Amino acid sequence: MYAPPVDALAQARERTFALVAHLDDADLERQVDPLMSPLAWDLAHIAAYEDLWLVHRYAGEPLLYPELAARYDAFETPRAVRGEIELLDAEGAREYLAAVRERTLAAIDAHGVDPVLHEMVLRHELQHTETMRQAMRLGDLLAPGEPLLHSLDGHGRSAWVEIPAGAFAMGAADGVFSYDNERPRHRVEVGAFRIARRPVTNATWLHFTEGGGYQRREWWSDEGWAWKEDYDITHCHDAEAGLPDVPVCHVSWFEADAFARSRGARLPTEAEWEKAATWTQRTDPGALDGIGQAWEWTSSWFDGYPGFVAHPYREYSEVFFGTQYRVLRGGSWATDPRIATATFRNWDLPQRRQIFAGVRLASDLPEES
Ligand code: AVJ
Ligand code: FE
Repeated sequence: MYAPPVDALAQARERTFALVAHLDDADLERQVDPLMSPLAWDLAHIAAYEDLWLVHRYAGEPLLYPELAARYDAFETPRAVRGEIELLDAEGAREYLAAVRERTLAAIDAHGVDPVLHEMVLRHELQHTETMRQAMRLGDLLAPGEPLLHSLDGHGRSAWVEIPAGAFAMGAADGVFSYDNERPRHRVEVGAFRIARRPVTNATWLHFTEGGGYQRREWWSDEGWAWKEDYDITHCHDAEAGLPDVPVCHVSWFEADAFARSRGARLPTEAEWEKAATWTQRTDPGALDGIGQAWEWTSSWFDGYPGFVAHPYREYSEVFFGTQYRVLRGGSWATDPRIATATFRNWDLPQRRQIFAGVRLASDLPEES
């Protein structure tokens, strides 16, 4: 079942280069937004990560550029300063990628492929192409044809999908690659609930805005209201600029939460989301429209499942656990299908709007008598 990802590594690399092929080196080297890295940082970081895991740690070779390791380590060099320190220029980053890839292929010739490490490095590159697209959108640098959001057509079907009460197996199955935060698979009891068949569209978001969505205190959490006031958030620019029937994208968790309350609904928990996705995959594939266009905020904090063990990349998940980050599910137009599985967990801070995130509502079902 597991295909060694040598071809997939090559294909991902082609796509990484294709993603930025229309850009000048100057656009790759500047920091378009303090939230994001210069694109050349992402490129060199992809190379540094591959060298660390597939050449140094897996094959036992010294790092290619030990002096660059800290600059391209996400923790030692946070995003905010990546525009200020001396970095490889775009050409240097491309050469770094090529030189590391030669070492990776030599290491594979010598030692074969590790089903966890090689897949992890492949997915790291795929995830960074989404991060790069976030930066590209902020800098108005996306390629023609992107963002690739589609109009929804749910006509003639009920607005809600009812999910019956019952336990389900949450998390990734054994025997397929998964991130540590998706393990271990465990049983979760979920009460009956309903989940919206379609994500919230731009047109519906506009109704919210025009109906006083950003002014009605009662719809907002305390933290959300403070954020909205501090930053003078009065609308969602992308909702107003986009086509009416496409899923809303670039709303924060705070806005998603307020929107849900304005509708007398709520965000799904991530257990509800995963149960709905896996249950409908079996009973009625296609029951949930528009999954994979915009990440869907859930009401859950990002935390470890019972019995969580950090492995093998300790800084991937565990350092973000707690009550700071909210979980998103499903994937966006910019997420590679290899990443966007029904058990994949994404996370971000509740005020963030640069990610490709929208909303799918949930609500309780009346108790059966
Ligand atoms: C899973 C998207 C939250 O960007 O922080 C990339 C992915 N981790 N390099 C992030 C990641 C390390 C991660 N997210
Ligand atoms: Fe990374």
